[in-house]
Amino acid sequence: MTRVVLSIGSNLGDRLARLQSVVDGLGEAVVAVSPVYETDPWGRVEQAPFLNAALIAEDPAYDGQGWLRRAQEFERAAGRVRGERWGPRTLDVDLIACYGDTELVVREPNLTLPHPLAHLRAFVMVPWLAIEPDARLTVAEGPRRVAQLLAELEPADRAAVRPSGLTLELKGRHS
Ligand code: PH2
Ligand code: MG
Ligand code: MG
Repeated sequence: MTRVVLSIGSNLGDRLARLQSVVDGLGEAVVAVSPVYETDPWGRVEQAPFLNAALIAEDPAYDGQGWLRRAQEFERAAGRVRGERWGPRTLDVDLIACYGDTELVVREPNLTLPHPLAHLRAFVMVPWLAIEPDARLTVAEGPRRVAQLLAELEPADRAAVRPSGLTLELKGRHS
């Protein structure tokens, strides 16, 4: 069984529908879905605001590379065109952390786990904490609480992530 934390984002077109396409595509594998946040662009500021959310999914059939392929399929299906780094995108699906019996550490040319920038990005940590308040992330110094990593960001970085009032739907689930 592997469990993955995904960060999903969109700032082009029907942003909410793009995020929903990932939840729908993962179907029964989805364990938790965060609220949707409106976020100021991080890294390259002269672009439209994003919608961001976090998901936790489980599937015994996938390792890190398997989840990455799945993520890229969702991006392709959303018409994602690979442009500039950190530029506008219809859909971005990033692997943040992946767990088998323990947290997977991956250093491969196309995949680094845990995500090397997650601890700097409020748009990743705020949604993740909403579904896993006790989340931990391994950074250079070792495992840290995500809540603590978030608290160490500049207040302006945290203020760039705001509840949108929008939600993603887990269709066909009994609650
Ligand atoms: N994704 C990026 C770069 N900047 N900023 C926000 N707010 N949300 C994102 O998802 C995002 C970003 C690169 O993937
Ligand atoms: Mg990204
Ligand atoms: Mg990406």
